[in-house]
Amino acid sequence: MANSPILKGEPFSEEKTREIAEQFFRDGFVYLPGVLTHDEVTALREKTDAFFDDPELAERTNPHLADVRYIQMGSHAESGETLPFILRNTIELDPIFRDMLLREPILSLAEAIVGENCKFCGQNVLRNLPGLSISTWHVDGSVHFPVTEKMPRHDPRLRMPVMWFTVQMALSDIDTLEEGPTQYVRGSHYSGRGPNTQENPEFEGNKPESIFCKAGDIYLQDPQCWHRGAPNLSNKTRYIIQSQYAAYWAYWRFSLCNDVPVADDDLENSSDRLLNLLGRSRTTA
Ligand SMILES: O=C(O)CCC(=O)C(=O)O
Repeated sequence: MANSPILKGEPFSEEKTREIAEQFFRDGFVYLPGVLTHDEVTALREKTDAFFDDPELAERTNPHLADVRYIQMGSHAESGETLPFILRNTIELDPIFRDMLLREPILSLAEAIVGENCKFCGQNVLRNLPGLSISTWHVDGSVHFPVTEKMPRHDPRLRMPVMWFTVQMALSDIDTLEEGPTQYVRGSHYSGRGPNTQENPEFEGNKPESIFCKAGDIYLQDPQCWHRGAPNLSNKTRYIIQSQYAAYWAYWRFSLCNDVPVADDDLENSSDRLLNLLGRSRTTA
């Protein structure tokens, strides 16, 4: 990291780290102003724009990755025009992105939330050109701990388990609703359900809250807390870098355990069912 534009940074005090983690467990998100410097933000944005401008990268895919593309396209909310939207597999592209994973106080917060020896599980840059956003209310993936119809919610005395989570880092100012802030419904990770409606979802009286922020601010997101990016109705481009960290046990169980190097040749005569079960695709000669 010696010549990196990304600083090493400093962890918060143990007490502050613990308080932030407690707030995260209770609310499902936490906003922390003023973490990245102006120079870091500028370097990350410039690098992001350079990759979005690279015609070779726009075409590149890798079938062995969870996200096979490096540049994911999105549809303009009104015109339907297809536009470049999400830069994926960033850590392969440049050390600046790898350095962001170690940046303090981010890594120590990740350890306070998902546990020591936590593992990388994703990084993207959202570049919301005007008209682009992930504006559907959702939880990431599926509801991990669904309740039955008869249960109103999870018991508030429980701390909902966090297998992985996202650190959202603003690389541009997001000052107004028109600029498409991230929105959360506080406490909704305790609902045991997906968002109750797409029109102003509500959980026990908690309504959508917008994260208005400046470039360099960060916020922590439980993927089970109802959230979305509000539509970008402005003429400004919005930039958010997302780093994702997982609990060590989840990495061990879901990444290491299924990574047994059975040679492709040995699987040549296997059924589609076995290949699918192993997460392997049939290699063509
Ligand atoms: O644009 C945003 O801030 C929301 C991103 C989001 O919903 C997601 O990454 O799951």
